[in-house]
Order: sequence, then C-alpha cells, then structure tokens
Amino acid sequence: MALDGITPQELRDAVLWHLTYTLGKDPGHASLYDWRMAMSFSLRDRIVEPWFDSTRLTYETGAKRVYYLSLEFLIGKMLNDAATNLGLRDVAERALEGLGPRFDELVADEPDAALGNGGLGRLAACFMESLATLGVPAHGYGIRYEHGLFRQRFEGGRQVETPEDWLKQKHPWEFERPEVAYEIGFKGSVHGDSWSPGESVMATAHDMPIVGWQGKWANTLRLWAAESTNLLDLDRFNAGDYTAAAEPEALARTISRVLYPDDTTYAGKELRLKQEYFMVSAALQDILRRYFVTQTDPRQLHKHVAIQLNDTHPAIAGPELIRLLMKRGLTFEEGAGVAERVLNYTNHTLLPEALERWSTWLMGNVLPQHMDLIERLDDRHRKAHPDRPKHVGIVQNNEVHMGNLAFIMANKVNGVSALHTDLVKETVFADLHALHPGRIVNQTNGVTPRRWLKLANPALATLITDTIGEGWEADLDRLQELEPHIGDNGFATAFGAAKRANKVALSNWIGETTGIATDPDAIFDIQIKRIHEYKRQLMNILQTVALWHRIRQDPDGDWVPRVKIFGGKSAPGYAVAKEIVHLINDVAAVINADPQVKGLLKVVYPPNYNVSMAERLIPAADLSEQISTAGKEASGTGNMKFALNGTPTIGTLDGANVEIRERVGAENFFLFGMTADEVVARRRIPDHARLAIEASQTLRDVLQIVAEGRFSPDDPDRYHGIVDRMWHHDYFLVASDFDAFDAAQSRVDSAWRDPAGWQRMAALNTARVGYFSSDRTIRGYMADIWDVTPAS
Ligand code: GPQ
Repeated sequence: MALDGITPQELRDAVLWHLTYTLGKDPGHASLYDWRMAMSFSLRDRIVEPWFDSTRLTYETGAKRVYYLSLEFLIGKMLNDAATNLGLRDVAERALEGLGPRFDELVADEPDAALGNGGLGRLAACFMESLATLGVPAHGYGIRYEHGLFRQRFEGGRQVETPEDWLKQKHPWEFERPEVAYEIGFKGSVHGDSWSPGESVMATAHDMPIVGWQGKWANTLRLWAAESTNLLDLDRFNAGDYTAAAEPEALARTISRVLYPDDTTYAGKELRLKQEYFMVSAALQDILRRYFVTQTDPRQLHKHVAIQLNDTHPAIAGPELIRLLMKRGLTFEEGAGVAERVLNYTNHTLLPEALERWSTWLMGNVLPQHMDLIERLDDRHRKAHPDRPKHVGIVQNNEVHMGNLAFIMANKVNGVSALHTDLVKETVFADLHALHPGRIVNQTNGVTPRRWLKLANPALATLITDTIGEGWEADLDRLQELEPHIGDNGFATAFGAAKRANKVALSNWIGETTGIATDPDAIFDIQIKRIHEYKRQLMNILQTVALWHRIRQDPDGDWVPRVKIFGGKSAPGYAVAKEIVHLINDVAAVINADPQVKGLLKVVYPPNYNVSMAERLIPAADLSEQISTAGKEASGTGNMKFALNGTPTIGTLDGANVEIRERVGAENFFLFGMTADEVVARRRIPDHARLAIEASQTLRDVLQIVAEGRFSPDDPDRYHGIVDRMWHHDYFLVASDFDAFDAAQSRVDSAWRDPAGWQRMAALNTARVGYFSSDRTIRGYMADIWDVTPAS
C-alpha cells in the first residue's frame, strides 16, 4: 500500500485545480488563505487512498480495533505534518515555485488546532500519529470544540485571555459527516431500567484522517459537534417569537462550544460533565454500531475492541457501555462483565485537585440512570470484596470518585512513567491495587519523532540521515548509531552548525515578535509548559534574579551569557499562577533594560505559547528546564522533545526525567534537588520554608529584592503575597530546593565553558533517547493492555 510518488508538476497541477474548482479563484487573485487551502486539499487527496485501504483491510482481516477516548487532542498545525509524513515537503516547496507564496508561508498561515491544554492533549495527538505509523486499526474520539484553548496576551505584564477561533476559516483537514449522528440524552427520569431523558442533543461526526509515516496507513480522528435535535422551537416560531424559537439550538451548541482551560485541575461544572458524557455516549454508540456490522454477540466485544480512557475525563464510559449493552439485551451483570474486559484507564496525575469528583446530586440530576448504575457497580464491587476497606468505594461522602470508577471498570490501569506508576500503586490507588494486583501497569510516555524532530528540526534531521542513513524516523533506537560518530570532526562541526542555525533563527524571531535582542552565542535556557506552582517557574525566575544580582555586584566578571526563555499559559482562574506570569514579565522588563547587565542576561517570555511555538523553540534550546517538585510531574513529555533535539536537561528526579537520565547518562544531565521521598519527609518539618530561606543568603537577598518592589516600582507591594507564601507555605518546596538549583546552574555555566564537551553532551542526548518515541509507547500498550497486533 505504499504511496505512489508524485512530481512537483503533478502537485502543482493539483493545487491549481483546487484553486480553480474548489476555491473558485484564479492564481492572479488568490490570497494566502486560498493557496493554503488549495495545497491542503491537494495533500489531503493523497491521504484518502491509504485511508480507504486501511479501513478495507481492517474489515477484511477482522482485526481488533483500538479506540482512544480523550476530551483533548492538542494537534497543532496539520499541513506540514501531512507533507512530512507523505514525504512531500520538498515536492510541495518546488510545486509552488513561481506561483506565489512559499510553502513555509502557507504553513505559517495555518491556525493551530488547540483542542487541548498541555501534555495530556499533546500525548493523545502523538499517540494518534504513532498508531497510524504502526498500522494499528484505531480511532480517536473527541470533541470538535468551536473554540480551542484561549489565546494569551500580556497587558502591563498581566495575562489577558481572548477566545481562540480556529474554525473562523474553513478547516481543510476535516470531513463533515452529517449522516453520522447520535442522540445524546440528559436529565429526566428513570423507571426500572429505562430512562426518559428530559433534554437531548445530537452529536455529529467530523473526521480528520491521521496519516502515518510514509503514508502507508491512515486512521480517523472523529470529533463530535453538538447540534440541536430540533433547530427551531416551532410553537414559539409560529407564535411569532423568532428569537426565542432559536434557543434550543443555541443551548445545544454550548456543549461543544469551548474547551475547559484548566490543566490538572477539574472545574466541577455541570457543562463539563455534559461534555464528557456527550463525547463518551457518541463514541460508544459509534463503536457498537461498527461492531454489529460484522458481529452479532455483544459478549465477544473484548475480542474485537479495546478502549483506552485518557484520564478520568471519559470515565462515564463504564456505566454508559453497560447501559447500551443492556439496551441490546444483556443483563446488568453481563454488561458489567463485558465493559471491564474492554475498558482501560490511563492515570496522568496524582495531584488531588485534578481527581474528578462529582456530587451524587449533580450526577443524579444530569445522568440519573448512570447514577443508579454507579451505585450498582459500587455494590457489586463491595460484594466481590467483602473484606475491602471502606474507602475504595466509587461513591464516598455523596461524591462519585471518577478515578475509582475508572479503576474498578478497567481491564488495565496505567501510569505514564516508572516513578509515577510506582506512586500510583503506593498512594491514590494503594487500596484498589491491593485488591487487584497486576491491574496497574506502566507505560512510559513518548513523543512522535516525525513532528518533534523530522518536521521541527530539519537541520538536525538531515545530519542524522547523512550520518546513519534513512529509516530512523520509524525506528528511533537507531539513533544509537550516531554515538560512534560524535567524536568525528565532520559530525561535530555539522551538529554545532545545525544548533547554531536554529538559535539564529529563534533569535531573529524573538527580535521580531518581542523587540528583545538576544545573543545566539548565549545559553538558550528554556522552560516551556503550563504555568503551575508544582512546575516551579517561580524557582526559575527567582534564580534568574539571583544571577542578575550577582552580575550587578561584579559587572566586569567573567559571566557566561544566558537567555532565559519562558513560555506557557496560566489557567484563567488560577490566581497564583497569574501572579507568577506577572512576575516573570516584570523581572524581564527590569533586567532587559539594565545597562549594567550589558546584555549578559536576557529574559524573554513570548506570549501565547502553543504547539507551533514549541516546534520553534525546542530545536534552538541549549538547556531544558524540568524542575518540578519530585513526585508531582507524572511524566513530562517536553523533557523528551528537548533531549531528542540535543538539549541537556537541568532537572529533578521526577516523572520521566528519571528514565531520561538513566539513558543519557548521569554525566549528561544536570541533576539537583530532593527526591520524591525526601519531599514527603521535608514537608513534615514545621517551618521548612523559613529554615531553608534562613540558610540561604542568596535566596534571602532575592526575596528581599522582590519584596522591596524592585520589579514593580509602580506598585511596590505587588509581590508581597508571593514572598509571604514563600516564607510560610511553600508547599512545592521552592525554598528547600533553591540552593541546589542555583548550584546546578553554576555547573551548567562551567560545562558551557568547554564547548566541545558541551556539544558532546548535547549530541549524546540525541543519540540515547530513541526509547522515548511514542512508537515504543504504543507498542507497549498493544502488548500489555490492548492485546492487538498491527493489521498491515
Ligand atoms: N497532564 Cl491530569 C496534563 O497535561 N493535563 C492533565 O489534566 C493531567 C495531566 C499531563 C501531566 O501533567 C504530565 O506530567 C504528563 O506528561 C502528561 O499529562 C501526559 O501523560
């Protein structure tokens, strides 16, 4: 099923054809948007055939299918990804020669599909790409949010959110399927095993083909849009109240209107529960419909279907699947038996504020039959384990614990890094783990090397191919073959040139977008991720202040130049994170304008960090900041992307950092800070923060400078809250780890002074992290969780 080649001339003809007949424009009048559409449709056409072939083969072989249910898919741009996987990037560039815009201008014009918040949503997108690359028959199911993650601006250093509008222009990568629609009910009443919903909406499918590496296989990402069951309220319309008559439609559409912008924190809102159920019910109705095209016995579902729940967000799938199976004639007990062989649950965090709990009142109101089923499931589990301690119940203190529901209904439960999985067993799910030993397994996260190396870093990708030949993109362990070449002069020069070119490009972009001049020979020290206390951007900016203070005390000292780059959004309602955003911007303004610093230190915080910005920053990074409080970052995936692009980590023993360090070697990783066990012990010490601050002259000076209002002269008290919390609360142990972090940063400076040594370290990072391909992760799920083999 390999892809037929296409010449630049053929692609050019296709683009002109679409421009004329799909867009209705002649080349003389076409806008950038028109050209982008025409190119996107032309490449999309190349995916349709492998897409059909994949579906046909799956039906013919009766292969088991994988379904990935997720409230988030953080896809980013699709044009360059499709061109890369089809092997048509160069062809696309040449096809456009002399016509109008360049291919990279088309790529830049595409809005990011930001249907996710951060790591969890991006992981889902990497998994979809790897599933297609490995030829696994798989579908992703999610919501077609009209507005993805909000756009971030800074006003006077403060974060301001504006709505995201990716669907304002047509999205050329989706196929609307008006005929694939399911009714989704809410509220109403229950009589025995039958539910009469009080409201309902329609879920309509929109399909995006996801093509794998080399275009051999394509799967479907099916996103549901909510529509009203009846577009107009006819009684009101006939009575002449035309505005009110349109209300049902407006109400229904709120369900797929906007992505909740909270990362690792659940909002507890009725609309969110409705979104979760909406997606899950539509997906399960679709899965069963497809199953019964070829099968008749619902009891055999597990032989043909594996469903993965991306966190607890889709955990209502347990009761919903039972409900749908009961409608097909199974008893509750049979339905539960089938469901628990089909469903699997991935846990992505231990943070208590992220663990979804719905009041039984809300659940009973929005989904009355599901509330009944949840109680029956709780009862069933209790009876199966008469000796079980009370606190493993699904319902506790009038709340439905979605984590316990997901666990109890799952065939397998997995954590996302070795450390995280151990902690899952020891903490949140310790009791359930004791009752169900063997159910919890580890699947360390990964990232797709197609987007995060081949597409994002062509300079390094070309060097890799020149050095070890083709094929590493789908066999990332082969990066090990780079190792013997790392000492070669030719390789070293080329590796350095690639990084340097990426840094120059980034420096230019920073200049254009922020007006800040940066020196490409400085250390590009980058922390990009959601703003969260546990990720400790605060520690990083305070250490930046320490460095600034030192430079000012000795302006003629032999300082290693640094550019500190931050990127990330705060949840709109997360006040402390927003203060940290403001502080970073305030510190940047003062440091960047300080003549005494003589450009040795710059702080840059480009607004609206997203997938596209990550693709720009990561290849140009020298130092990867992965500095979370140990035990808090489930895995991290940015850490993997940096290492893959030849960027050593400064980090704690948290999440997947532990495994990255094991693989790249301790000497190629700047480790600091307390371990997860030490963190727990330290918190038990009363006044740990005060003790740490008193023991650190540096930190005391820094906090003094901040408290004095040196970064907020217009409002000197602005950061009293931050400083006060540092002294008295400091739950995430910024103070306790500060000196260790500062010392690790000095080790970075020393290492940087030896350019050849640094570069060797950087190159070894690339050569040794092939393990973190999401292909490896997906193979792990296939073997340990889904029991599937590729169909191709
Ligand atoms: N993660 Cl629970 C999110 O991005 N959002 C969430 O709501 C939850 C987890 C992240 C987690 O913080 C990272 O450590 C992981 O690498 C990532 O999920 C993917 O597993």
